[in-house]
Amino acid sequence: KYMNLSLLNEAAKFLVQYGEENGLSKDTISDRQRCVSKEIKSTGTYTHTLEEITFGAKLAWRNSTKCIGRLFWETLDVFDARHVESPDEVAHYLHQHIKHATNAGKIRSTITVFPPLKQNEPQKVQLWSPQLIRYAGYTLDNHKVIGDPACIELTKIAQKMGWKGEGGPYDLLPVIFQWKDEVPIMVPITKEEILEVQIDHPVHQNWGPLNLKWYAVPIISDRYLEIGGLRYPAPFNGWYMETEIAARNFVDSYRYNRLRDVAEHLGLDTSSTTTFWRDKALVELQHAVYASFKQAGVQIVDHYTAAQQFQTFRDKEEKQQREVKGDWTWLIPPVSPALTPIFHQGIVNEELTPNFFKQKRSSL
Ligand code: HEM
Ligand code: NRG
Repeated sequence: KYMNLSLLNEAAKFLVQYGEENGLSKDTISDRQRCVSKEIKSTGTYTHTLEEITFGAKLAWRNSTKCIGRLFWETLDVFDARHVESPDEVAHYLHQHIKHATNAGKIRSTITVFPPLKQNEPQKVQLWSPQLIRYAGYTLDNHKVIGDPACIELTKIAQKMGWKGEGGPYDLLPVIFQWKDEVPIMVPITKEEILEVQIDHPVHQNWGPLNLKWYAVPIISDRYLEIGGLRYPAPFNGWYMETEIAARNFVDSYRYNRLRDVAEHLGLDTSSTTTFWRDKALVELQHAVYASFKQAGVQIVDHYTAAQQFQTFRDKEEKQQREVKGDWTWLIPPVSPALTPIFHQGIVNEELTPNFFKQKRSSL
């Protein structure tokens, strides 16, 4: 009964926010609240309208404290997959999400909403993959890793389920998800449906031998979308900021760890950190990733423009009397943070709902 009380509370709070921000009358709001209360009291849960989940998903984005891309929170395409009744239907929606979001490089911010969790019922859809598109990571006998070390565990699970990768650095992993309490299922992701960008440098060309490439669309799939006390598994995507790929995925020592290779390719003196070879190589890598995406016609934002857009978002929200919450440690870009205004400003770190929350199973 305690759970129901908090659900009633959360539902009521959301319906008020939904109503007020969408200009509904007090009467319309309280009618809807009464209707939802009745449904919760008789069934233990309630059903959002399509308008409510659409707006709720946008609010979840607007409230994402770690996201620098929130200026565009009102532009989010929502696929309603709450009615799926089989693993095949789930697979269909995953492929559709990839296709719609990719849009030949003109990336569309998209979210697909799967059935909500219900008390005393097995969860219909549980995505194990942290993103819909991921590269495999293989541990060799000499403890070296081929591919993405962040995906070693997911790769092992796929292999146990019978998946065989080619053993290369950019093998596309299948999406792994669980339907109800059945054994996990793999959805193969094919090269044909994935847009990728080969990285070259616009000035110091011939980066071919470095063999750097990345996929176009980051589709986060290990979060719940929480709206009005209900939790939906809901993969979502926007587009990349260049630092995510060029300062972290390629560079972190526990990821592809390629900074020294880049520096050597550029002919930098790597004999001492005080030649600043790492900083120099890092900047060229930002330039290469950004320019390669642009050249390929794939949407990407640089960290200066993104920081500027975030300022515009803050200004717009302030005009609406809403204080923007944020996690400073995530909002500052990992390259030249102090060259962006975000670095020099305080921001209150507080989680509002609707929002995206980590799943219990988040170790992948
Ligand atoms: C995090 C940029 C769209 C929700 C981030 C991060 C960046 C970013 C740079 C930090 C990631 C990291 O350091 O690993 C952008 C850009 C977008 C965009 C450029 C372009 C439209 C979206 C959308 C949503 C969203 C559409 C949800 C509807 C989030 C969330 C996080 C995040 C929840 C935190 C992720 C985590 O905890 O790992 N975003 N984002 N973003 N973004 Fe966005
Ligand atoms: N850093 C991760 C992706 C995290 C989310 N970033 C976004 N989200 N841009 C990576 O794969 O590098 N988004 O929804 O656009």
